[in-house]
Amino acid sequence: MSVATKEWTPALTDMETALFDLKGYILFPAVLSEEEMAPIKEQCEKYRTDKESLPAASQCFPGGPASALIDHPAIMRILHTIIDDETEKLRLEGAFLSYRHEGDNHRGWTPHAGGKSVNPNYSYQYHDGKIHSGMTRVVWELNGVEKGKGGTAFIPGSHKSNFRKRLPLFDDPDSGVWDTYECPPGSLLVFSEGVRHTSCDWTQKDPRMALFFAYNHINVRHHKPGFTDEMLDSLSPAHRRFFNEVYHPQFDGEAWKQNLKPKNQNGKQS
Ligand SMILES: O=C(O)CCC(=O)C(=O)O
Repeated sequence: MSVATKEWTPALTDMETALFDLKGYILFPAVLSEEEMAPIKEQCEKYRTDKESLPAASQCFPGGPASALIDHPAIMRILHTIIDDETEKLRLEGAFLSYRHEGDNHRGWTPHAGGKSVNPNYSYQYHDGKIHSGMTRVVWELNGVEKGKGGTAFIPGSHKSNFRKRLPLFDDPDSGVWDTYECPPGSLLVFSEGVRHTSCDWTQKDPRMALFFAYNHINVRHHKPGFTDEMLDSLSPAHRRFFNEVYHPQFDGEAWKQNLKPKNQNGKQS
């Protein structure tokens, strides 16, 4: 089931919240217009075919045109509902382009995660009327995806499964518990890293062009920092605040109070 809307409320609606909690993932079709996507798709094509021709900031995602996605209103309302309602407590800790042609079985069927976990990175908790999700994958599908032809597959609800160690019993793609999606270009897929999921062989004629962003709570980090200074320095202050170190920027003292740039993920103060 997907949710069709373009009127972005500041937080997820009750129904969207319940749906994400139930399944561990949610799809919003056709969020981006062709106009919004055009420069980002051009960046992705060049990144793949002639990366060096791009400005330094665009050679590292989510820099360049893709930076418009960092705090897109369609994603902020989700992050505020499931990670933290304060933007300063959100971090974008990883980003990559998944570009796959028909027949690409690069990672193929590799189910991972799932089940209740106390590891803060994969944690998915509900407490006092609120979701507290750890690492959260945001996938911008820039091309359309046909059902069962390579989009990410999930075991719905497995982020809350009590039988973590028994989930692999369902790993056969024909076990009957796997679900996937179809969507038009510009769709937004969001999932808790805690839900059991897998990449799939890409069997669709059109290539997959998807930008994967990993968001997390400011207090934890799963990925090794991999962003370039050129990319980080190119961002607007509003985008730059998603790349703070693993502490709350209030500990930057005067810099925080004066709204100066705190240290970036590479430890550089600019
Ligand atoms: O490639 C995909 O569709 C899924 C990628 C994945 O498994 C992940 O982001 O953890």
